[in-house]
Amino acid sequence: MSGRLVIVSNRVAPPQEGYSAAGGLAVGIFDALNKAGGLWFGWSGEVGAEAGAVKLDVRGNITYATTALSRKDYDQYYRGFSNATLWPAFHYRHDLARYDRQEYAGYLRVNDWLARRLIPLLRPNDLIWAHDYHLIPFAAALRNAGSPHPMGFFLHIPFPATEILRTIPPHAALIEALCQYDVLGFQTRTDLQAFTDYIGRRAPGTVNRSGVVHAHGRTLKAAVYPIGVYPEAIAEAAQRYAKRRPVTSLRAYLQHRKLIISVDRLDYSKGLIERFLAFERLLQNAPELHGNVTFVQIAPPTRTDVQAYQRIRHTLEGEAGRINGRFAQLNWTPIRYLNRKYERNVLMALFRAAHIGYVTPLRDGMNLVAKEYVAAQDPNDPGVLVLSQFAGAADELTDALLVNPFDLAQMTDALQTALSMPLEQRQARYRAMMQPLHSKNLSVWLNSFLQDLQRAAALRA
Ligand code: GDG
Repeated sequence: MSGRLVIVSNRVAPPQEGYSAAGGLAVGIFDALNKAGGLWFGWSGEVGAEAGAVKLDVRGNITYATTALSRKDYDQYYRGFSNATLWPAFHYRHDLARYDRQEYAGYLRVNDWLARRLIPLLRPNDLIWAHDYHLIPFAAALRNAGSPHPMGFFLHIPFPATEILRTIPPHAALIEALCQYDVLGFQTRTDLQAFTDYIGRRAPGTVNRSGVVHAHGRTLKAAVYPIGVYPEAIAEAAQRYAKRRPVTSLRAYLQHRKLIISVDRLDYSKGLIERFLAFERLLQNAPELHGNVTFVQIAPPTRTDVQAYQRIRHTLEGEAGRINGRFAQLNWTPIRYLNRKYERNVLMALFRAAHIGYVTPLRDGMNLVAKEYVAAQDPNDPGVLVLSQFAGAADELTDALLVNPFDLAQMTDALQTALSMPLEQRQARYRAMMQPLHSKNLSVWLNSFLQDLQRAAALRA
């Protein structure tokens, strides 16, 4: 790659956490930076007094440049506009979104502030790649601060339909700022289509068939780059960790029982309540399953200081308790609900041990868990993926049992079908799903985005 890669993301994965603890995205970014050499810039995760100084940490080929946020910046930029306005609205939950002018001002201010901190670290040939909804105005901020660099942006979450986007009061300014990037990446064609509609109807501007956008006096490229995983590494980790402690003790408990597994950040977009209720219906409809199936939901809490997250946690605790109280036996707990994190490789081994991957978000940019679940399976005896049609991953994993998470009866039917699916059908579905996992793996995502960013750089030169 010509030019150094500079990744900008809200959170920088701390180098000491190492490769194996990181989530799929962090692993991918780490790989790209490690190969080509580069800089990773963003928030350190710390809030408080020392906000302001940029800390540099050089590890091998990667320089980590991080900064703390002041309490006010954290409240307005992160907890406020990013996670209480943009996140819910972009996930079609504008009923949960609030808008506060001061928080929006804080969001813009922090983007400016971060941009000014990055400027002294930049070299003339750098390529800048910003990630996700926290950084929509970051290119505009960098350009105002004098940066002539090519800049790309990847949106990890869905891009909402125009009428939903319009519920965010500064939608026009946000989209104008987005057009300051040179390359815009979306997870699915639906997201790109929503962006195209907005540009055509509201910007005003045009997006042609090759994704060339003319809007706000700028020419840029918008395209679909579905994020992937490294399926071989996942399969290998799933096998290697099968004999480790939490996996073996779960297997010992299961014995003949079938395992349904879900792993999500504890977030209202992930459809956990609907999923619990569909599982309850399964137990209600099929008494022969009592004692014979266990549903493990791993849900590490996130954004615990945002009110909507406190509410969903409370509701889920109530539902898990109620359903278990209704069906449990002395030697069987139907739902094992765990509000904690596990090591990544342990998760992959748990996926392999599970008969069903139960992945039913109400809305999701991609959903890497769906891909990880499939990649972790034993090809000779694979489990079945029950997948929401509203996860970006459903575009590629068409051989999953696709469900509408708002239709509880359909989800219950899918669980029942999955539990009794014959081996040949499971194998055929597994093989079909592995094809896109290989052909659109994480390096394809990285390389195709970076190639387009380099083309944009050549055009700017
Ligand atoms: C955003 C978009 C898009 C989960 N629990 C633990 C753990 N995880 C890992 C999973 C997976 C990752 O975190 C979660 O990725 P998802 O894609 O499922 O969801 P988001 O966090 O919402 O991510 C999403 C993604 O960005 C990438 O573009 O797919 O749509 O919302 O890798 O395995 N990892 C460890 N312990 C846990 O307990 N180590």
